[in-house]
Amino acid sequence: MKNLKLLLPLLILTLCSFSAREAGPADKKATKETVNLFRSLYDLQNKGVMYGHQDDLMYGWKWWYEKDRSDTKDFTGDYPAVAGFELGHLELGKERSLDSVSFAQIAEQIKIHYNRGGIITISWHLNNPLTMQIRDNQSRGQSGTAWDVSSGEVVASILPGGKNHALFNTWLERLSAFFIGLKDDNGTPIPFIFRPYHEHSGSFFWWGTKICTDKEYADLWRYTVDFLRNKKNIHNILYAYNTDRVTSLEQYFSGYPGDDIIDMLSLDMYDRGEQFGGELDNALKFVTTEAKTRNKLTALSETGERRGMTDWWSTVLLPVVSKYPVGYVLTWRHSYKPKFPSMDNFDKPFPDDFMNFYKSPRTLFLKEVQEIKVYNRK
Ligand code: BMA
Repeated sequence: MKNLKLLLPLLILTLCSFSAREAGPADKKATKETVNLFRSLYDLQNKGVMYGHQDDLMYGWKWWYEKDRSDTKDFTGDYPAVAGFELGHLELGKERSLDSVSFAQIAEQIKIHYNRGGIITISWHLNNPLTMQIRDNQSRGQSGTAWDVSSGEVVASILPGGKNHALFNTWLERLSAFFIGLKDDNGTPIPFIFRPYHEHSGSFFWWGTKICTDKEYADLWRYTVDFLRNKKNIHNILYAYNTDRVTSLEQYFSGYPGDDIIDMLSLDMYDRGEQFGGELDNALKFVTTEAKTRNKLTALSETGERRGMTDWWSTVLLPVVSKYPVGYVLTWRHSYKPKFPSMDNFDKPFPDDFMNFYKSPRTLFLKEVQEIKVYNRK
């Protein structure tokens, strides 16, 4: 009995380290570099929170596609650890995205960031495959775009048996072709985080919670992953499940496609008022706790200041994300005509307070991540 008492803590410790060692991609055929990336991200979550920036390598506050340029680097001297890219309109066979960014240049920058040892995440604001075929719909300005929520039939229409299923397959073919092209100079597929059908808990995209059923949403995810993973043999993707603001774990998981599909539990939440800090704290607490139980990665995959505060980074965002094992925090693109400018940054890409975030020992930018060699662990 006494021996058992002594052995029990040891047993628990062994089991814990066993489960930590076991953490890995949902894809059992994931490439070595992808497994390494997963495990590195898993470990990094306890070291600090990485900074990510959407389209950071493509354009910025006052420039468009300049060699090696980045707003984050211009301002802090270092690149973001996580570089975000967007593939909306790739499905249409276009050469440029919905934000006018060249897909060839996106592929180029993905390779460059990978070679630097940075992390890549990809989003996809794909058009509405049903309403884009109808000229006279109810959706006005959003007509046929990802934001067109005028029909509740769309998800069902692209699943097997639906009238747009064949069209959707051609979109997935184009997506696959782009993904298959992401290789380094040795022909090694470049691992990346893919976050399609994002912000499901909201109802502002055609895959949103009120636009389709939870079952249709989960089926859409499962069909997509099956297509890429099994039909196309693509094994260098970590899949990020994502919601907009949520207040409970139950709400977070409605529509969840399953642990065999998903690698990362991520959340998007923008600051739209004083309640933000508390709401974010609450959501990150249950998402990160659940991620630990399921051996999944975590991220605050979109956030941003929208109140005009000058000290938001250090007084609102940093204190909350520092409390939890959040893999990365990503802020959205610096478009030429920003929809949500903050008060003090008209002549600079970031407010001065961003430096406090950068200097915090809790935050990780590219140089700190480069040291770890996320794709080449022993
Ligand atoms: C949105 C906005 C849009 C953009 C889209 C995809 O949140 O920034 O202007 O087209 O992301 O990048």
